[in-house]
Amino acid sequence: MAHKIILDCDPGHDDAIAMLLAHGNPDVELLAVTTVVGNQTLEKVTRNALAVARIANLTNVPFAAGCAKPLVRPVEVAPDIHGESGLDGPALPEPVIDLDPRHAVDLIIETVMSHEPGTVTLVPTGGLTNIAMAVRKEPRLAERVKQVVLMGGGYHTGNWSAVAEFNIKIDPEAAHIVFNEQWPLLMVGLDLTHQALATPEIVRRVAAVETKPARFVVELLEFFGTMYKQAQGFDSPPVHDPCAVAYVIDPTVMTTRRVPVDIELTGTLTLGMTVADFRAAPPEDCTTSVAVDLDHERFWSLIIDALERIGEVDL
Ligand code: PIR
Ligand code: CA
Repeated sequence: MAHKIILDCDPGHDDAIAMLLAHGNPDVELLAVTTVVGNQTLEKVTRNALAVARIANLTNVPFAAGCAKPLVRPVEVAPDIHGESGLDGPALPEPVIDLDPRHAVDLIIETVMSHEPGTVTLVPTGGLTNIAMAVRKEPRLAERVKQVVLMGGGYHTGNWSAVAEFNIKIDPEAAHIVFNEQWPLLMVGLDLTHQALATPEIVRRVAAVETKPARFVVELLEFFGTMYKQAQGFDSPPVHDPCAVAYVIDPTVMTTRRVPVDIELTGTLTLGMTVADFRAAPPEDCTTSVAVDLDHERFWSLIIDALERIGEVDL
């Protein structure tokens, strides 16, 4: 049976690739795509999500816009990595599908509650504002979802401060809510995603698919690569968000470790840090895990297979 997922995202170059992976993989049933402020304003990331839907011929899935601001903090966006549009690089087509009229928080709640208990996986790849709001509005979500597999955090490194990752740092209060709920949660953090590098060899393999969606991915990776080189000195860019989707498709694509993780809310140097306690065996009631090692070859094969399945698209 296909894995039912809701992708809550802020596209974003790597979010766009996560969408394509979810859409093109035969073992994923994409129930909804929801957007949240993050890499750019809500308006921009929502427009980007709809543009990616057109590029991938992704129809019949509801798209809804969510929160335009974090719970407590002012909006912080990431133009140094994603550009002014949030998806700079490739030309973006005008969207053809309409947004769902519901707020993303309501779409998430209604989608989870209308499916069998334990069947829907939440895959957040942006800040956690929508997810926190959803579980506060409908507390039964915590026992109803199968699991939360999120891209965010890092137990050894940060990218938005020395110790905090962007998706957690932009809305640490939301992250605190999400990490402290009793649902099984896997943190696919920078420790893992910094292994998902789009090397020149990978970019050539994507280009060899020779379709418009593949060309779009190549252009995303080229822009992302240039920005990552400038901003953080990477030779090849880490493609974070599809790692979370890849785990849902095939958990053996990475190793994980069950460990308590909590979110720092008061540190002056450590705000938004995902603090993982590796000292001893996890307590029995520990619901959090972290991703550790990635099988790079199998990860990229999943993405290339998804692009081959999406095939050529009329634009
Ligand atoms: C990536 C992101 C934000 C800032 C930087 N510097 C790099 C976005 C990605 O979309 C991903 O979800 C996460 N946030 C990685 O930190
Ligand atoms: Ca993202």
